Amino acid sequence: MSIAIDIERLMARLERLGQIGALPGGGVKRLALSPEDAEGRALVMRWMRELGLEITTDVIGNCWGIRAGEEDGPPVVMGSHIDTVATGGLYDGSLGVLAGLEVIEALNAAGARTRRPVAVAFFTNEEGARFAPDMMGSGVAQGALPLDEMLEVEGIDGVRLRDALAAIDAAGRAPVGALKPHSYLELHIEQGPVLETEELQIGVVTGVQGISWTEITVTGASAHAGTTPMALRHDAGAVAARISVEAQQIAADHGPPQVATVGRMRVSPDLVNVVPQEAVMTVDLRHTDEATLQKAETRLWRAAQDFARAGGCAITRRTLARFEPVEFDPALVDSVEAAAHARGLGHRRMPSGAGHDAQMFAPNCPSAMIFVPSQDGVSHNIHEYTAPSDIAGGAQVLMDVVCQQAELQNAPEFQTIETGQLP
Ligand code: HGY
Ligand code: MN
Ligand code: MN
Repeated sequence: MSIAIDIERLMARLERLGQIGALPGGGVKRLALSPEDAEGRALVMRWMRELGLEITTDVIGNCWGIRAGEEDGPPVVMGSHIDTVATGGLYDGSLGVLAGLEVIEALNAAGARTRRPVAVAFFTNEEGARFAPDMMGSGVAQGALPLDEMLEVEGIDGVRLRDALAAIDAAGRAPVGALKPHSYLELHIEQGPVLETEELQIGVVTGVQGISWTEITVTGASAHAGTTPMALRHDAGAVAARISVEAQQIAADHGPPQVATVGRMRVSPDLVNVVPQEAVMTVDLRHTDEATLQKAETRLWRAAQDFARAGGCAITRRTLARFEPVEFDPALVDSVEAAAHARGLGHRRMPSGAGHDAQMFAPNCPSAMIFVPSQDGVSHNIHEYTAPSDIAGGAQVLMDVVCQQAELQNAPEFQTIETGQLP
């Protein structure tokens, strides 16, 4: 037996949080540690207080609320993020945090007692869009990223992370490592096309693919676009363009799941009649296999150096993020699969193409994720959408696995929902 989640209550919270940073044409922009992020944090913390949770914030602004269990000890943690990219949607990250609040509210409403504490958390700067790398807050909290180095990271707007934290007063007193879960569960939208294509409701996530983010700077020489013969140019823009084409070629040659993205490319002086003297670009490479990801990185950098040499330009690179593939806890993954099956939800095992906070917990405690479908496989796009019926299924599976992990103690007052039924 388990407890029914209330999908209307969850959808109302998603809509309410989605009003913060809402974009005129739809979608959401709540970049990490922006004023919009601050407003979102304040709202979620208010909801945590209203649920009677014991709230803690750590030195990089990660925040979690704990519902007491019959016994003290490490909590079963449900987490994700509330920062978004600039073309964000209502669900990426927010769903995992607000579904965690819903699970706790449903436990409260049913007068449920669990042996272990249960917690809901949001982590600072999961997206890495303003401050690289991504999964920064959870990475620091779990010992994968050094706090001091992360505090000095300069954002794409020239602001240091430590100053952005201070600007919205987001840092707390709890030290790195203060959150030690018994287990970690994250509900998240798939952000890809697989579940919808196969008409399934639940992704039983087996792990996260490797991530490689590099910033490349090409330095040439500005020159007159009309008078300078092609052979005499040091065109940084042309070299960057060739690197971008090579990234696409690597993805084509390796085939799926290899992906390659040049998300940022800036040339200067960025004028119509001046040969670019500098080009700064980012390359995002990902693969489920570490050796193949390394091959892609090596091939890209070798080609980039060749293009720069041929173009009479200098070239440097800087790693923005580098995470090897991660496998989730087999037993917890089995529990997610069993819960989806028990609910009669179509499900399949699959790796995650996107990075998630869960991957930072995986080395330290049993961790797993639950995916729900993304309409048209779209995310990091203002048209991101997941149907309420799919959200309900995912949140109920989250509830069921949390009840199992936290060891529900009592039955009578339950708003019970038999397995095989859906909220
Ligand atoms: O880039 C990612 O995979 C995530 O959205 N941070
Ligand atoms: Mn996310
Ligand atoms: Mn994202």
